[in-house]
Amino acid sequence: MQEAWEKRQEDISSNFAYFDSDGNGHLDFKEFQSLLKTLSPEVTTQQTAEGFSMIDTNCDGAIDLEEFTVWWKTTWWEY
Ligand SMILES: [Ca+2]
Ligand SMILES: [Ca+2]
Repeated sequence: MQEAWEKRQEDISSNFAYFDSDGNGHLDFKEFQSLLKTLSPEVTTQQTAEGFSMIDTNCDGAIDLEEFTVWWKTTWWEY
């Protein structure tokens, strides 16, 4: 189980790095938008904005790996 968990963490980190296209360690709104569009092409700008503000729990206008991990686990855990 522990190994599966570590693998999961790695997947999350590599997804994060993949979508952090400018490599600054944060997902800004545009980067997050392209992530959501990849995961679910039907998503609207409004849904993206809502999702973004929901995930950005410290409201600094960017999603860091910690915020991303929490969101990923609650949203995409089964996938
Ligand atoms: Ca970035
Ligand atoms: Ca944040």
